[in-house]
Amino acid sequence: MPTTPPGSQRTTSLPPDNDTGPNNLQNFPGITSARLTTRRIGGHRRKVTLIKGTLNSEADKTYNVQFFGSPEADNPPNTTPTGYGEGKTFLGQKNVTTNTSGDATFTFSTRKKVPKGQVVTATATNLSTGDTSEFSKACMVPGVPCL
Ligand SMILES: [Ca+2]
Ligand SMILES: [Ca+2]
Repeated sequence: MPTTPPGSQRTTSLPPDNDTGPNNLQNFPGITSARLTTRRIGGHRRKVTLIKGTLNSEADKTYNVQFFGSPEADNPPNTTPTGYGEGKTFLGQKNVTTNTSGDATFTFSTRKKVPKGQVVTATATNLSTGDTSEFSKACMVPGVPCL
């Protein structure tokens, strides 16, 4: 079992997501990579931030995954950096649907740039219940792979 800081519910972000508690202990997503690249948008090549990740939660449900950029991961004073969070700048969102095993993968790109050395995080919200997860582990740009 991973060690858990006081007050954290991170060990409850494990499959299957049938645990209950505040927000039904909604699992947070895992970000597997985050990098700057170019994409063809409307006939033009544009620089984008490309984020890939996974979510394990309840089976056959739709989740709204929100993405955030931050200068650094959560680093509260006088404690060990957690490596999770934060969510300083909202980058965008997308809905993902889990399969019968509760798994989903996602790819998200945005023209909002997250500079090299900064981090991206994500949250997941169960659209059926409105339960929102804690912030995911932070993934530094360019981080391939992060998990
Ligand atoms: Ca959970
Ligand atoms: Ca749960």
